[in-house]
Amino acid sequence: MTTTTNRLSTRLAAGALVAGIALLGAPAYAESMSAGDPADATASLYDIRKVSANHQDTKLVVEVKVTDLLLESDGGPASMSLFIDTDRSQAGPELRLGTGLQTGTDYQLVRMKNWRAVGEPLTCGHKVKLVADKDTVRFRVNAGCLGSPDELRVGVKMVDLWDGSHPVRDWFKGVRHWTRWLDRG
Ligand SMILES: [Ca+2]
Ligand SMILES: [Ca+2]
Repeated sequence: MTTTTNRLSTRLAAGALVAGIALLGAPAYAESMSAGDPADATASLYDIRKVSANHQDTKLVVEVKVTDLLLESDGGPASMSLFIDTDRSQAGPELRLGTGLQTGTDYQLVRMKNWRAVGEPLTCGHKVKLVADKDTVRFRVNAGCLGSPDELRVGVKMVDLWDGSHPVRDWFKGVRHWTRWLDRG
């Protein structure tokens, strides 16, 4: 009897192991990209150096690395905008998640049409986190805000008004440049 029980346990354990392996082997439900950007806005510490985007089933996560994410500034404000294109048939982005780059500044998700914000700020799930020790700005937008598109692409722009008379602008890879389309997976 003991032997049978043991065999059963062994078979159950083996079954669980196989199930675990199958789970690990499942395709990741996300498509990612990551690309560098030149040090072409050296007048600003917030010069965009790298953009990584991950389009998951439940959310979009974008990380933007800058030269030096200084959270305190004795000059004018700096800001960053993440543009999200979810619809090929409509020109320009459908959403913009904008944020200040200093501690205590706010962020806001708005709908866009023809590169202009329309309507009130959205209250669906989204977040911006300033990760100073990694010089990284982390954007998250939940699928509910995106409308669960099969594919999307993103663009990033930084504006630094430290010296108000000489604003510094840096677009990832160039003005209104987009990443490639990223499938939801
Ligand atoms: Ca740059
Ligand atoms: Ca569009």
